[in-house]
Amino acid sequence: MTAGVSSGPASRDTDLEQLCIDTIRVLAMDAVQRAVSGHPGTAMALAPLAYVLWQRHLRYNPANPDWFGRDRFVLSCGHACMLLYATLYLTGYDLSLDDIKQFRQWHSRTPGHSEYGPTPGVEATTGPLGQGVGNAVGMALAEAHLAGIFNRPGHQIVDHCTYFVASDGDLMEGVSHEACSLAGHLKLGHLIGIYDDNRITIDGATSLTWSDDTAQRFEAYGWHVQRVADGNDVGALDAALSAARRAADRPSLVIVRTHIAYGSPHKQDTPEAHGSPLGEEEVKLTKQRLGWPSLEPFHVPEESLAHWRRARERGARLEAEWQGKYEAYRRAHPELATELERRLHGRLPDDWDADLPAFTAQDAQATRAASAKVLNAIAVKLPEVIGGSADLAASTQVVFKDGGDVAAGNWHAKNIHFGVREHGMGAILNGLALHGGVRPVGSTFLIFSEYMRPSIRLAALSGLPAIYVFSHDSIGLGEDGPTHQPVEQLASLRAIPNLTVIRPADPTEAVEAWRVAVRHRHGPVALVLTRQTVPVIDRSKYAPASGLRHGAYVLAEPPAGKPALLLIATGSEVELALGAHERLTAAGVAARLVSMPSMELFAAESPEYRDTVLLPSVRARLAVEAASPQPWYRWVGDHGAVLGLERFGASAPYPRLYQEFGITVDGVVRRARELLGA
Ligand SMILES: Cc1ncc(C[n+]2csc(CCOP(=O)(O)OP(=O)(O)O)c2C)c(N)n1
Ligand SMILES: [Mg+2]
Repeated sequence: MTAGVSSGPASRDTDLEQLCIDTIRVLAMDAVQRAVSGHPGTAMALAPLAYVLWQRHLRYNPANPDWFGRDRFVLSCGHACMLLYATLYLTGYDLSLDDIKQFRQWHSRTPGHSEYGPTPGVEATTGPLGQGVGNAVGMALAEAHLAGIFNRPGHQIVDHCTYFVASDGDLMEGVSHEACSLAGHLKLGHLIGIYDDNRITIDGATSLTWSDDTAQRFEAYGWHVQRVADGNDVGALDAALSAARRAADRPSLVIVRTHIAYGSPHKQDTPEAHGSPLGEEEVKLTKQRLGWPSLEPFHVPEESLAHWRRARERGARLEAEWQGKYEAYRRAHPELATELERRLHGRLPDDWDADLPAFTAQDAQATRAASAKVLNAIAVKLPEVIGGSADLAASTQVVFKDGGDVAAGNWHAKNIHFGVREHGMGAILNGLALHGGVRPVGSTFLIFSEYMRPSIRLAALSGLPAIYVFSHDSIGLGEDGPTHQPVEQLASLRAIPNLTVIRPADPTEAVEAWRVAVRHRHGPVALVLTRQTVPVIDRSKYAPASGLRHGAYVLAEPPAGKPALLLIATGSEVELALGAHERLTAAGVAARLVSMPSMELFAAESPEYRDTVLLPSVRARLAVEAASPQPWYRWVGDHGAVLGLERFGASAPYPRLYQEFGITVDGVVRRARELLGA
C-alpha cells in the first residue's frame, strides 16, 4: 500500500525556512519576468522540496560539483530549471546572482532548459520530457554496478543516491515508463524519484488526458511509493525522503501534491503559470502575499542567503568524511583504488588496443560478427565497457562472453538486458555515461535507432561518450522486409550534430571503427554494421584500414595516370565498388576508389587532407550506398551522382533486392560510364 506522510509539529526555525523557500519563488518569478520568457510556476511550487532536499538529504559539495561520492540529482522537467539555478546559486555553487539575472540570454550559464556543461551542478541536459527520468535510472545503475565491483567489506566507497524530479509530462512520456519498469525490475534501491503531482500541463488540467493511478502504476513496477499530500509541508517531505532512503531494496517514488505558481493570487493552479512570466503586477501581488520584504527584483535577504550557504560547510564536511573513507579504502585496496580513478578519469591503458583481432581473406563475415570479436578483445583490457541490447543480443552480437547478466543483486555483471525498450535504453545509456566510471554500449537494429533518436540527440548535445551498435544496416538484411530495412536512417543520424556515424566496409575496418569509437570521448559514436557476410578486403593489394580514422581514405588507385573518376562507398557497398573498380580498370578507365566509413570524421579533417582524397579536379564522382542519397550530395558535387535507394525495401533474399534495385557491380559500372559520358 502507498504510505501517506504528513508533518509533525512546526519547528522554531519555521520563519527562516519559509524565507529560504520563498527566496527560490522570488528568484524564479523575477528571472522569468526579466527574460520575458520561461517557466516560473513549477519552480515556485517545488521550492519547499528543493529546500528540504538540498538542506537535509542530498549529499553534495558546492565547491566541488564533480566529487564522485556525491548524490546525483536530475531535474527531468528541465523547463523548471529556475528551481535548479536558484538552488545552485543559494547553496553556493560557482553561480552568481548575476548569472541568475542572465537567465536565457546569449552565452549565459543559465540557459532556457538545464544543460549539462554550462552550469556547475547541473547533472544532465533535460527539457525533452521523460529523458531525465531515464538518465537517473542509468546513473543509479552505474552506481549499483560500480558498488558491486569496487566496494569491499568495511569499505562502502561507492554508496550514493540518485534523485530525480518528474512532472506530469515526464511520467506521461513512454520513455519514463520504459526506464522505470527496468529500474523496478533491477531493484535499484538508490534511486529516488519525486513526482510533482500538480495536475496541470500546458493544455489544461491533467484530467483532460490522464486518469492513470500513478501510485499503483509504480507499485506494479515494484517501486516503493509514498504520497505527500501537501507540497508545502516541509516535515512531511523530510520524512518521506528519509523513508525513501530506508527502502533501499527497491526504487522509491514520492508523489507530492503541489500547486503550480504557489502563492500567486491569480495564476496559481492555472496552466498559464507553466510557461509564461506572471506579469509585473502579478509578481508584485505574489510577493505581497508571500510577505516578501522588498519589491526590488532579485532581492535576496541576507538571513536567507546565510542560511542557504550553510550548505557549503555541510558539503565540505561531507566530502571530507568521504575522502577519509576513501583514503582508508586506498590503503586497504590500492589496486582497486587506482583502477577506479583510471575509470573515473576516462584514461585508457597504453596497450588497450594492442591485441585487437586481425582478419585474413578466410575470415569473411558480417561486420556485426567482427564487431563482436573486437568488443570482447576490448573488454579484456577495458572492464569499464559494459552494455547490451534491447532484446536483440544474438543479432547485434553485443554480448560480453563470461560477462554475466546484470540483474538485481548481480549489478556488477557486464551484460545489460534492456528488454524491448529502445528509448529507455537510449536515456539509460546517457545516464550511465553521465555518471562516469563505465563506458556504455547499447545496441539494436539500425531501423530501431528511430525508437531512441531523442536520447541519441541528447547524447550528442551533451557530448556524452555513448557507443551504439546498430546492426542489420540496410536492405542487406533481406527477408524481414521493408519494416526492418533501414533506408533513411543513415541520413537522419548523420544530420545530428556531434554524432559520429561509422559504417565499416569489412571486418578490418570494423576493428578500426571500434578503435576510433573507444578513443572518441566528446560525443556519441554509432557503429553501423551488416547482418550479411562481407569479404575481408585484401590489404596487401589495397590501402590499410587505418585510414578509417580520417573518415575517408583512398582504397584503390588506377594502375597508372591521374584518376578521371572517383568512386565513393561505405559498408557492404564497398565490395560492389571494388568489383566495379576492377572492371573499369580492365576497361582502361582511370578510377579511384574511396572508402568513406564516416562522413563526420572526414568533415573534421583539414581541407588539405580532404582534397588529397576527393581530388577537386575530378568532378565525375559516384557515391554508392544502399540508402537515402541525401547526405552524399555534399561529397559528389553538382557533377556527381549517387547510386542509392529512394524507396522502401522489400521482403526477399537480399541478393535479389540488390539486383532489383540496381545496386550491383553492373549498376555501378553503368552509372560511372554515364557520368564519364562514355
Ligand atoms: C518530449 C516533449 N514533448 C513536449 C514538450 C513541451 N512541453 C514542455 S512542458 C510540457 C507539459 C507541461 O506539463 P508538466 O509536465 O506537468 O509540467 P508542469 O507545467 O506541471 O511543470 C510540454 C508538453 C517537451 N518539453 N518535451
Ligand atoms: Mg504538471
